[in-house]
Amino acid sequence: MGRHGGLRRRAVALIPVALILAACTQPPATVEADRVQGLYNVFLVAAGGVFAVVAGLIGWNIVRYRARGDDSLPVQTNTNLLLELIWWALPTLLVIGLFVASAVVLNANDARHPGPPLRVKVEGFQWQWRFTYTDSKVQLTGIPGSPPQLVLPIGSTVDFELVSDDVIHAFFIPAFLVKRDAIPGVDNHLELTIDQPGTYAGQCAEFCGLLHDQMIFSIRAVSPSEFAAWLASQRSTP
Ligand SMILES: [Cu+2]
Repeated sequence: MGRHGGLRRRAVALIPVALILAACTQPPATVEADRVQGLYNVFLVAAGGVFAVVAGLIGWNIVRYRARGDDSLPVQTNTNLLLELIWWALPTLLVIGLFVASAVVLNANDARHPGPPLRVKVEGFQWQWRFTYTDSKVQLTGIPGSPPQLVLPIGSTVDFELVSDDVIHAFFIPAFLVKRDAIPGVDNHLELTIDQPGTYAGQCAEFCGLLHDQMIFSIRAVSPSEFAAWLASQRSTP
């Protein structure tokens, strides 16, 4: 096999890891998703560090203190104040740090912008979605088998008002790294700023009955001028 064979084997072994990581997250398409992706990366690095330290210490102990033919026990000790302080303090600081980073991202993403430029009412019902552009009254209603496509401008904040006509549904767009419930009687909001043009798949993410799987939709993010033209064309067609 030789040196190159070994390298190649190691590279091939990394392919499943890369595939799993790629499948977990799509490239983030909103300002808010960028923050969430940054948070994921912080957690990944922290988890990688913990894994390296734990696996390293276990491995070192296994090799260093392996049985060497005599049956005598190693030196028995109890209480090492310094070690105990370290393994109490490090995880505590790590958890506090991750908590603070999560709170900062959640607060930033949940902050309501004063006077958002575009409001869209998202109405979940068994079994599709109805989107209403609040200010222009343009309405898109999906039916099972014929999902609606919501057109939105990039670069401006969109305020989604999430409501439900019957049972709990969940508004989920994987590329936006966000999911929020539409609950009967509850006025839920979600604010997003899309920064990448493209078409993004969405779906209901709360099992809501027989045709739950038909509750799909898409979001097409376009430039502000394209959006204005699209909205005007929708307004002129009754
Ligand atoms: Cu649903």
